[in-house]
Amino acid sequence: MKITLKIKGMSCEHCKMRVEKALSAIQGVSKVDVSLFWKNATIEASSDIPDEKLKGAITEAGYEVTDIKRK
Ligand SMILES: [Cu+2]
Repeated sequence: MKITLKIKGMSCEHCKMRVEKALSAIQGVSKVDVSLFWKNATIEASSDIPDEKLKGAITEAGYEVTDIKRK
């Protein structure tokens, strides 16, 4: 499934890399695509990942999730 996260606080390539790393480390995540322009991240996951887990990973990296969409 595809999950799109709106992320607050990313401003440069370094932020992008931190977010990519944090999301890639979550079990079940196979693909991570972070956009600095759109301030979001789209991930491909083998099964659903709870909001808490996604938010936790991003918070730990120093950013904030403001919205999560699944499809
Ligand atoms: Cu940065």
